[in-house]
Amino acid sequence: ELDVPESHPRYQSLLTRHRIAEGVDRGITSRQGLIAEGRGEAFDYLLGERTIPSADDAARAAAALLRLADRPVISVNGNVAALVPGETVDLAAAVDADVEVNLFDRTDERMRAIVAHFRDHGADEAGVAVRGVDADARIPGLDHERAKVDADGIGSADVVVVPLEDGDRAAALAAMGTSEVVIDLNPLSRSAQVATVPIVDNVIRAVPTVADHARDLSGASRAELKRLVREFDAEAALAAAEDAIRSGRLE
Ligand code: PTJ
Repeated sequence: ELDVPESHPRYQSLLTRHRIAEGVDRGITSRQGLIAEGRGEAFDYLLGERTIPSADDAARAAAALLRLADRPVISVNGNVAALVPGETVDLAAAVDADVEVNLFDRTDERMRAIVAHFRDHGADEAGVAVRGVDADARIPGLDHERAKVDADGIGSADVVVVPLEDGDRAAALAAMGTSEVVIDLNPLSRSAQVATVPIVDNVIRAVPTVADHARDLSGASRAELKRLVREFDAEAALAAAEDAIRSGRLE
């Protein structure tokens, strides 16, 4: 798909840009999504474009939280759809979650294109429901399009994975008592700050990492899963990410 050798030092970053640009061309990703990607890349550069140890710990706690959940949902937008469609389906299958399309810039065309994109990436075969089109419930206290959710999806979920988004929906979900796993490269972002489990990592790395931990924990007892969630310290994880950025050990 990308005409650059894998040995190129910036291969991952070029592949990411290529996927986002292609997402825009296909009507999946919004033009604002290009800007969000640029902001994310800047933080990823400062983190050394790697999964820092505290992010891996957070991914394990997130996997435990998802395994304990009765109604987990993975919320997806145009950037996530472009970057990690197959990996998101794989995570959903691993933890028995639904996928729900939830857009800031919501149009019927984009909703349809993104739902079809997840089907093309194996959602039906994996037994993963792709929700979001019904939009028959609202998140209280939000006055934009992201308030529109499915009553059977995010509307009644106990754990929601929110990769890469603006902060006010994350805060409104927290106010509803929904537990949240937030994946965001910016440890200072409002969504990361309100998350039950913030994972400061690129969605490209974090989504497969959470799925790996979930599979690894498939034999764990509920007591063990609860211990992992209880012992996870969100504030310490955010502080560790900020430290990694400030110490700036760049290769
Ligand atoms: O598809 P839509 O219409 O729902 O729109 C989605 C975007 C992303 C455009 C919208 O939610 C938005 O404008 O988001 P923001 O406010 O730009 O926030 C995006 C956050 O995600 C920033 O904190 C970035 O640092 C972070 N981010 C960007 N790319 C990645 C990322 N985090 C993890 N992985 C990435 N690849």
